Amino acid sequence: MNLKKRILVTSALPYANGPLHIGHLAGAYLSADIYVRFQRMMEKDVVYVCGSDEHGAAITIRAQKDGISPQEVVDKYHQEFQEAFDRIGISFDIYHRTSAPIHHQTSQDFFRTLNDKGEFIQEESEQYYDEKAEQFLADRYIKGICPKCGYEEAYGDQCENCGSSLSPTELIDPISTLSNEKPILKKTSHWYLQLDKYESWLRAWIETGELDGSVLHDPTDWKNHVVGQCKSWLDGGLQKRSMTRDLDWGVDVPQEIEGSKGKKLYVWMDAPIGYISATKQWALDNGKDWEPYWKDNDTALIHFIGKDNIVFHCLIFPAILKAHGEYILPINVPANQFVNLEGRKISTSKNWAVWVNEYLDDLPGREDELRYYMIKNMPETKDSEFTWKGYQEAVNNELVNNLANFVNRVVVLTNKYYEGVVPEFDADLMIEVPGDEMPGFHDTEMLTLHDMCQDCAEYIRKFDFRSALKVVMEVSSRGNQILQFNEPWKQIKVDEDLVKVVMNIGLQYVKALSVLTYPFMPFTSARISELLNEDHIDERDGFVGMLNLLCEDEPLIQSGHTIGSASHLFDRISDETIEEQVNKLKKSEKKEGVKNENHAIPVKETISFDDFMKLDIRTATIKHAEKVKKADKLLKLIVDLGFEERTVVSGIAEFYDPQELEGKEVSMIVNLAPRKIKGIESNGMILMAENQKGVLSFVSPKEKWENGSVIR
Ligand code: B3M
Ligand code: ZN
Repeated sequence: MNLKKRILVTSALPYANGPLHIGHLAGAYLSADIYVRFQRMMEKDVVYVCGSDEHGAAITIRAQKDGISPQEVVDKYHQEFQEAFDRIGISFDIYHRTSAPIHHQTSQDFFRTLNDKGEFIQEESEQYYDEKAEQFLADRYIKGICPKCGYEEAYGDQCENCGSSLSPTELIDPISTLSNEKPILKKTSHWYLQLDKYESWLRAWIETGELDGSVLHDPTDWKNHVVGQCKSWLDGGLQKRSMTRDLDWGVDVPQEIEGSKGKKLYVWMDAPIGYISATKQWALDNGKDWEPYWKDNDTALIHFIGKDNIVFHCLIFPAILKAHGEYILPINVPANQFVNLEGRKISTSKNWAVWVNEYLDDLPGREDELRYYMIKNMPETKDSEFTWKGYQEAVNNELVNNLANFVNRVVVLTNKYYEGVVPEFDADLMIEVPGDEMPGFHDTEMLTLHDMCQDCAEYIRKFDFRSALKVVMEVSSRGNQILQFNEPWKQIKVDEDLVKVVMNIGLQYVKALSVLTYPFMPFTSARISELLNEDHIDERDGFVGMLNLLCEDEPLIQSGHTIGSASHLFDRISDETIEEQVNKLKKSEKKEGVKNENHAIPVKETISFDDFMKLDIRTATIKHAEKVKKADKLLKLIVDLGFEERTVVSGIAEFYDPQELEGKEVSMIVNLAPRKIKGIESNGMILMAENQKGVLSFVSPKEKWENGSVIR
């Protein structure tokens, strides 16, 4: 358990190169938001910082694609992020940006300090340079064939097909995406952080939590997959890593340092320092001192991130902080894995995403429905899945049928029986309670509620937000069960005193839910408070206050208080709404081929005339076509070559119906080795032209050409 005096929470700074989507939310923002909202209600001194990451190739590539300047890109998306985070209720204490002057100064100061301390080595190396564009190429600007899997569109830093991390010089047939030319290797000099030098203390710190003789954290508190990823990097041996780049967008290497001209800080050097500059700006805005948050051992620093950022937050940034000398290290990095959407990876470039701003435009007032479903499915230890159907079920079966139903029943009945006044009750009367053969008293039931609240708190402290949310829903279920077991609607005619006990407990439960929902569903928390005609729960001590009252057997809501009138907390989601969203997703998806939008596909390597002569290409006519079972894209074709008939399996089912193909004249490679596809032997290949959008069309001879004619 974290007993530190203050807590500094960070969420990964999102690249300001596209709007906020549900993958972002699930990765680094909802989890942190739950945590800070809870800690604030526990009266902790907690500060939550974030901001836009406005440097790096992610930004300049976007600018190039959209034909606008990098500054215009970051201005646009920074504002969009701010708006989306605000609308969905992520409660940053500051949302900053790395283009701010205070950030440039802070990261330059860091660089200077490390340089003065001799933590860098300056080295010359050969790097890819685009002669036409007259610039060195960032890893992301180089494409080529992946040496591991043969994928043709691998980037200089990573192959998105097989997931391998690469370096640009490993790519086969590299191409500059700026000019589509082959880049040359050219000498350049950079500053390298000697990660190998830090390997042994990093390993000890990751594995045991120990650093310089003191234990800073308990490694069993860290998630397995986080520790696992760090260990596998450490086992692979850390290598020096360049902390500068030849770019014209980013933070300048401090001018007074020799050789700094034209050099910028590596984006992964400056971005995490963005957490520090954001804290500085927050302190300036609020008349506080930023330093204890970063330099005092009594601060718990916690980084919330997605799994692709683990190595930067657990190895590289800690190395930078320690090399500087004055800074604390994180006590935990509770990284999440990824959330997929309808069975596929979320992708900004393919427009396969649910965008937060669009969601809120389409489904206004449903902030918490999204938060609930995302938290319920948070990819805490493994990848998870967002489906619109799953979203609908969670809303209708859980939020409407359980939570909204319970709260509504209590509010309606209180208004009906007591004109909205919380009833006094006889503490010696017993009522039926779930999970126990014996009836219970009001005060024993309050203890049960106390324990459930404690459980919820404990799960949040352990970053197990799914379990914590489950407890919240169990509180609501139990409240519902108490009503069900004691049937106040029947008892009101038989035993009015018993009904008072039941309804009072119901109201205590509803009040508890206004507090418990606050970290997860803040909009709902506020609505419950309104239904109870109570102030919104206190951000600073709501949870502590509740636990104290429950411990001392004091009511959470006082007898004699008049509540508000009933209205529904959640409405059902209709099938049509879900269909609309699914259709929207499918329609707006960009097909793979569009990736090359403005670029010609590079010409393949030169072949000899003899190579060409080896191909036997003929004209032919399709006689018959049918779908291949269990294969959406394939058609089985019987093709007439004049001298013989062949069976060919072709991947064109998306573009042609079998009926329209009979009689179609085509060209075909006839001497290709036979291949078995879905159990059918395919003897040849029909030639197709594929355009930039990935649409296929036949390469056909003039109509009524003799079958079997040679094409050359
Ligand atoms: N912008 C990468 C990302 O958005 C990067 C995170 C920076 S955290 C300091 O995944
Ligand atoms: Zn690959």
